[in-house]
Parts: sequence; C-alpha cells; structure tokens
Amino acid sequence: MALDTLDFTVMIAIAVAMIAYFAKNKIFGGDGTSAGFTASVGGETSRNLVETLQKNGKNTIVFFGSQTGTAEDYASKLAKELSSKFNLKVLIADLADYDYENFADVGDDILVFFLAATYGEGEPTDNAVDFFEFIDNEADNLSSLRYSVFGLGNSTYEFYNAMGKKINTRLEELGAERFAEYGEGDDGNGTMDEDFLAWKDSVFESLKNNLNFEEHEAVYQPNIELTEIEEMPLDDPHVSNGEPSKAYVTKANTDLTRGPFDHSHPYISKITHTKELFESKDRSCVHAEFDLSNTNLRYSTGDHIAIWPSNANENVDYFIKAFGLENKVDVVFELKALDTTITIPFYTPITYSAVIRHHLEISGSISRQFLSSIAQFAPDEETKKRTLEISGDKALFAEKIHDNYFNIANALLYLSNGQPWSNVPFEFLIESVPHLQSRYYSISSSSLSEKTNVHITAVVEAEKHGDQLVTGVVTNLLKDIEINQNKSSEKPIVTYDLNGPRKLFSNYKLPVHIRRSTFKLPSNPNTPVILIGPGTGIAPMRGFVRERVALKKNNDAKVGKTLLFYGCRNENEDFLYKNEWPEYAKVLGESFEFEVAFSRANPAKKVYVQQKLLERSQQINKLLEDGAYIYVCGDASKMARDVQNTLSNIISAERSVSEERGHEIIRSYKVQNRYQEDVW
Ligand code: FMN
Repeated sequence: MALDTLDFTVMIAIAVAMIAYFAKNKIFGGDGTSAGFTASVGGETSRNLVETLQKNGKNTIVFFGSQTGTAEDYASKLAKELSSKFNLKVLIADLADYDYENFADVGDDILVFFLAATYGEGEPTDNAVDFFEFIDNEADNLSSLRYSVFGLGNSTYEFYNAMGKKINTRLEELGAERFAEYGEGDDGNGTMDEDFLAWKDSVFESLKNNLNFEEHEAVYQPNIELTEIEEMPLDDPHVSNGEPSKAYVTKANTDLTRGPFDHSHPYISKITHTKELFESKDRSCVHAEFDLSNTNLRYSTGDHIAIWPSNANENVDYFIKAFGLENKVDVVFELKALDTTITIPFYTPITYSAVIRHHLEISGSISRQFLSSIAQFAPDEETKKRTLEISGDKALFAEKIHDNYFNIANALLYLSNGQPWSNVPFEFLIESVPHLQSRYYSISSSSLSEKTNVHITAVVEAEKHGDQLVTGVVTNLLKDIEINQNKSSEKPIVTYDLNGPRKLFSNYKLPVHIRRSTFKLPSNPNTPVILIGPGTGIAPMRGFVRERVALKKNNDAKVGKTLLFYGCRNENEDFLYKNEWPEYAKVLGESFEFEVAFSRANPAKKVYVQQKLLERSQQINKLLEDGAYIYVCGDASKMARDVQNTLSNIISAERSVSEERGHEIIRSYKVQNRYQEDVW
C-alpha cells in the first residue's frame, strides 16, 4: 500500500502509504511538507531556549509538534506573517530541540504559540513527547508564560485533537495566560487549511485589539540571501545537481553503502523488479522490489519504506514557466542565512532546476495563505488586485482555485492570464513553498523470506479534474520506472528524469530509508491473527502471511490461524496478488482462511470487508477469546472506523454485552497492542 501523493487534499488518502504515525497522502491537501528551517545559535545548536531567544533578539516563539510536516509547515507560515505584518522577531522551534527546565523563565514579554498534532490513541507526535512529559509531570508554575494553541487533528479519530486540548488546558492550570483563543483544525472534515486561517485571523485580531500591535501590509523579509556564482558551472564537483544529501555530492570519506540512513540521508537502492498488478485500462498499481543486499540497511516485517521523490518533467517545466526562470535553470547559486536561528534547508551550491525538481513540493494544491503572500510580487497591478481579492475570500478561492485543483503554477498563470511571475524572489519560493518530503509505503514483503529485498504495493494516483491532471509524485515515478524497466507499451501519464542527478539513479534506482513501525505480528507464531486490509491495505498483510509461510516452511513452526479479509472492485480488475494466495494456502493448510469482498462484482449490491466480518462473527469472537490479534490497514477516515465499529458490534452481539462494553473491549485490545492499525 502506499501513500504517495496526489498528494494533497486527499493525499494521504491514498497514496500510499501510510501510517501509523505517519504518512499522509492527500490528493489535494498537503502531505508532510515543511520548510525545513531549524534553530541554531551562532551556527551552534543550543537546547537552552531562553539563551536562544536572548542571543537572537527574538520576542516570539512558534513551537510545532509534527509527525508528517503539516504543523511544521503552518508554524513556518505563521512565523512569516507575524514577522512581515507585526514586525515580531520569531523563533520557529521544533518541540524536540529544547530542554524545558528553565521554561518558566520565558518572560511575559515573549509570545508563545504551539501548533501541535495528535496521533494514535490521542498521543503526541514523536517530537513532542518530552514536552508533554514536562507539562504533565515536571512543570510547576508557568505564570509568566503568554501562549496560544492551534491543535491539528482528525475528527474521525476517537481522541480528536487531544494534544492541542491538553496543551491549552494544562498551561492554563499551570497559571499561564492565553493571549489569543484556542483553535483546532480538522483533517477529517477536509477543513484543516481553512480552520488554520480562521484561527490565525483571530490571533491577529487579538494582537491588534488586546495587545495593541499594529498590522502592516505584508512585506516579505527574507531570512536567506541568494548569491549566484557565475564562474561555477553546474558540473563542478561541489555543485549539487539535486543529490538527495550532501554526502552524495561530496562523497568525501563516505562509504555510501553504510548507514545510518534516515530522513536526512537515504540509501540509493536498486529496484530489481517491477510489475503492474491491475488488469485494468484506467487504473494502475505497481509492485516494486528494492534490493538492500549491498548495504547494512535492514527492515523487519511490518515496517515502512520511505521513498524520496523528485518532480515530474511536466510539472518542473510548468513551474519554470510560471516564474519566468527559463534562463536560470542551470545557474548555480549559494544561500546564506541572514538570521542565526535559520539553517539552510538543503546543500548548496546548487542549481535552480535542482531545487525545483528535487526540493520543492510543486505539484500539490496551492493554499490561500500562499496566494495572499505572493500577491505582492504579481506581474502587474491588475493581477495583484485579483490575487488579493481571491485569496481574501474563502468562497471565491474555493470556486476559482481549489475546486479547479490548481497547483502553484496553474493558479498563478491563471491569475495573470499567462504572464510569468518574474518578480518573485527565488528566496521567497525556497522559504514559502513546502519542501518535498519522502513518501512512506507499508512494506509488503517479509524480512524472514526476503531479508534484503523490500516489496511495495503502490496504487498510481492520477485524477483528471476538468483540464487539470493531478498526479501523485512517487506513484507516477514508480509507474514510469515500471514502464521503462519492462519495456511496456503503456504511456506514462507524466514522465521523470529517471537517471537522476549525475546519473545517480540510472538503471532504476531510487533514494530510500526505512522507518521502524510498531505494526508487528505477535512474537508467538501460534497466536491467531485476524488481518483486515482492503485495497492497498493488503500490503503489510501480504508481508505477514509470507512471514508465517516462511516460519512454517523453514522451521515447521506451529502457526496459528491466519484469517485474512481483503476487498477490491472485482476479480478481474484489481484483485491484488490473486495468484499468490492459493500458494500460501498450500503451505499453511487449514490455518489460513481468506475472504474477499468484491465491491463491484454485482452492481446491485456492493460488498465491503465489514460485511465479510459480520458473516464470520462467531469465528471472530472465538478467535478473540483465544487471544487473537487484530490488524487493520488502509483508509483511516472511513474503513478503519467502520471496521472498528463492526468488530465492537460483533463482540457485543456474540457475548451478549452492551454496545458500549463492546467498544470498551476493543479499546482495551488497542491498549494491549492486540488491535493494531496501519492507516492513512
Ligand atoms: N488526529 C486526532 O485528532 N486524533 C488522533 O488520535 C489521530 N491519530 C492519527 C493517527 C495517524 C496514523 C494519522 C496519520 C493521523 C492521526 N490524526 C489524529 C490526524 C493528525 O493529527 C492530522 O492529520 C495532522 O494534521 C497531522 O499533522 P502533522 O502532519 O504535523 O503530523
């Protein structure tokens, strides 16, 4: 399964990938993207917050608690506006980057904002864990603190915005003073961006009305300075052509097959095999196999693989056109931070085209806030007026921009009637356009049967909306590789530079790293498992089944019941790995049972996995009483919730207990880790 991105508003919606604390893919809406600027004092990172504020003359902090980048992106946008409209000196701070023992010394002359997302069962993001430990158990009196909070969450989850709420109430209990109202954004409703803008407007009202700040027309104040280096050609060995990390440019003293590999430095993995899994003319799902045999990078069954994207040729060309950058593409420049709390987000010297292709998120939807901030650089007064009018009116923006699925280049060229926006400083784009982040995919192989081979299963995202084609970044890249590798006669929807910077990706390679997951089979193979993975949610379930097959084959282990529920449209179109399941059944025998719900086999009656679960109520209840573990993978907003309700109802009916008690039992399974989800 995958989570790529058509990324944006629906992104996490399909894309593949991910998950459990992780990935998101929306078709229009924003996936984990961030501006990637972090704090340091005089170039040296300091964990002392008060010292950092003083040394850098800051009077405002915007903290973010973020897993997949949305809160971080909002923090960066809020900081820009606080600085350009209110002249505030803002520190953008990752909650993990500071110690909190002197937090009470942050004076009442400092405005403190928290933008915090919620995960799991109402848990903090990884980078916020220590901060919550501090406010829960260590903080005593924070009466000099002045704060405001915006929570990011999804109302389809039970513990909606639990972390935002908690910061808000706990700081109040600790005596801190809220200077602007608490706000919440809801991904489940698809209103996150607008919720954020509404909260931000209310914050600005409070700044003006209660704290007597004056609001000015936004004037871009760069944090970085770009200097072109005319004498440096793009093939100079010190120049980045878009290599995914510094080590791949300089290669100095680095064994590039040894880790650590993480979000800052990937392994360039060979893709040994790709295959189209659907038998459909208009939909596509790619199976791809990554070879880790030449590296010390390893995974375990249930983990996620992060794939580092680059943008499609068509989108790169259109972006270049929108900003009139045709003569600049191969020009080399370097960046200097103008503020010591700012870190340059990628290695320089670099070329313009490398930044556009490898570092900027150019194919996602454009936000109203971005439009409003770029208006100052419009090519003429008429365009500026129109841009401000549309960006200032939620309904008009929805009608003219959002509902047309415009990305940045589409929207700007539409607003200017095709005139390039040549006045936009490239520094502004680097600071304001979200940065490309890797997309996460649930691994569909087993580390027991293929120790150095990672399989993924990715539905290719491509949707036509009027004249607009919205394509997922990574899934279409994989499809392009599949077509080329298999010399298929299919035509890719969009094309990519498959050779990569300095041919680093030639012969079908991509940068990757592994993210450990908590989505794991029980340690005792004899424990029964109930696997529910419709669509590409089948990916980790295939890994689990292969694991059990390997246990049985290699060690003749006693393997407990594996009851698998899968769903797709119909048998001849999108039935993933159709030929493999009978092979697994041969090895596992009666301990393996497989139920498929075909949603379109009978036009009069759609069948989903929930119905298949109900048909096996008795068996499921019995397995649960025998200690079975439940695993759910796929769409978080509807499927995962419906499946959970169905299972609660099964327990309530089979055990003759109330519905509420059925829910409580499922919740207790979650706490015991017997109910695990890998949803996006
Ligand atoms: N939102 C909630 O309100 N409560 C939750 O329990 C919750 N759990 C989540 C679990 C997963 C695996 C994912 C992908 C999202 C979850 N969300 C939940 C929604 C996120 O908080 C929301 O998408 C947010 O915008 C993510 O922000 P970030 O990109 O900064 O990490």
